[in-house]
Amino acid sequence: ENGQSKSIQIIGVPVDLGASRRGTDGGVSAVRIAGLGEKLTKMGYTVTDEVDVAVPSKESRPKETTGNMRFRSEILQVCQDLAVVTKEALNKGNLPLVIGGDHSLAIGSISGIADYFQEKGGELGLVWFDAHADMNIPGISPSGNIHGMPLSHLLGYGDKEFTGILSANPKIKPENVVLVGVRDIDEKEKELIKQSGIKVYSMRDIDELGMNRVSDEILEIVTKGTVGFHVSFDVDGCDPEVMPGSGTLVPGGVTYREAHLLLEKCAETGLMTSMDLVELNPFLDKGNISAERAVSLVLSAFGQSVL
Ligand code: B3U
Ligand code: MN
Ligand code: MN
Repeated sequence: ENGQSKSIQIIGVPVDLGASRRGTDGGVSAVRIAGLGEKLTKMGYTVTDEVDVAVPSKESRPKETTGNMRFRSEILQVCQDLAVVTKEALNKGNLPLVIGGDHSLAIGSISGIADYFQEKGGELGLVWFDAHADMNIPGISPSGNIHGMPLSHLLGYGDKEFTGILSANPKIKPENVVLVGVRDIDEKEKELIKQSGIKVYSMRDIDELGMNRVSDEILEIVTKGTVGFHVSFDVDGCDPEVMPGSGTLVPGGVTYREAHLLLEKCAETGLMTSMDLVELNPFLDKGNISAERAVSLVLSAFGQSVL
């Protein structure tokens, strides 16, 4: 048992415009088919009416194969809409559980959540679980893919319309953020990470310290001086053997057991305000195994334990 809201709103955001590969839009269905809502209900949660944010398909839009920020206007609209939806969920006493979709959506989901708490004078902590740092900005990003840019924008770097969703100020302070599972960072991204001062737990740190200690340190950071924390869970933080169904696999990732432990410990704090589950691509999956495992991980974040 923990102090989290007992009412959850599942929010589907079928976006793949932020990635090179098609298919993360299908992640929303894959997770629903794996039984997310029913399983949370069985755990005793109230799952309120699910909502989806509308996203245009790539084929319905003019081609954008190059550029600093591919599909900028479409993704900006999605993020602006999503921010309103996550903020509204909190206003109604529901815990937002956002299912993607590629990681570009986190600019929207977290802007809405952070803005809700900022209006009350509170700061939001953030656990960013990912193989990548997602700290690119337009001009330094080698791909122009917005799913490689959400964390930087939440910290206030980059495109002013994305950093300015709902309010002009940065949504997250660097001292309240932790990146974990990282093992693939671009050269210029490294400089921005150092400049920002955010705490990073790489795979080496997990190997040396163990996930138990890393989890404790992470939770200490994201709960200190905050109202609670959001978990932005990119499935590619896990090892490709665990999560084959994702578009930018990087070997040497977090094991299934380590990921469960981190999320169980998140649940134990009772301070998780909200969560994103992103980057599932069912068209690259083996059956629906990645979505099934991802649902099991989400249940851990919501307090499921063996006994
Ligand atoms: N850092 C690279 C690769 C990448 C980031 N996020 C994902 N891939 N999934 C980029 O394109 O920004
Ligand atoms: Mn990511
Ligand atoms: Mn990633």
